[in-house]
Amino acid sequence: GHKSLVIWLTGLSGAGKSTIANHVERELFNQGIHTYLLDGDNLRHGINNNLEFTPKDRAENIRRISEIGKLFVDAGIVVLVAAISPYRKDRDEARQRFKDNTFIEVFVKCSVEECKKRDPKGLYKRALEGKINNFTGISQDYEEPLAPEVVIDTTEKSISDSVSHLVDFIQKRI
Ligand code: GGZ
Repeated sequence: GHKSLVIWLTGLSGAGKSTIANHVERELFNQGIHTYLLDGDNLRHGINNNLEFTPKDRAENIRRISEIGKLFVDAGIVVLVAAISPYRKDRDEARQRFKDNTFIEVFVKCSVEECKKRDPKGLYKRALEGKINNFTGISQDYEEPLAPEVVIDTTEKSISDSVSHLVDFIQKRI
């Protein structure tokens, strides 16, 4: 058996949260570790499909994701969360739902400039044209974590280096 944890990836759209979380999940699966991935973007098509991107709705999104995460942690699973979660207050409230040392905040760091260049879904372009309101990094704030357990700078590190760094960290904690 292993300890359960929540690995909470926060960062801008396009920073690499979902990509890293998916690779980490595959790696942990190969090692026989039970995981579940809660991806903000996916959950917004189902349980969170009544939420928009106002600060109030983001707070509710984060509240629900963390409560769901708690259920999985109670079931003994390593939970990976990939959600922009731009506000410190919301992340801190999420952290408070978990026992000490079981909430691992991972700042997936990437500048707005770099995310604009990557723009895999063309969302930054649309936000800059004024076609998407409340877009994180353009027309809404992203509050960087002040004391994350892990920082992964995806402008400096390759995906595979980022993934092995995080997998090593998780292995030491479970
Ligand atoms: C930020 C937005 C927005 C706005 C749509 N602001 O990178 P993606 O495209 O694939 O994933 C992003 C997703 C953000 O959902 P989260 O649940 O992670 O956000 S939060 O934690 O802040 O509640 C992005 C897309 O939705 N998207 N409009 N206005 N991202």
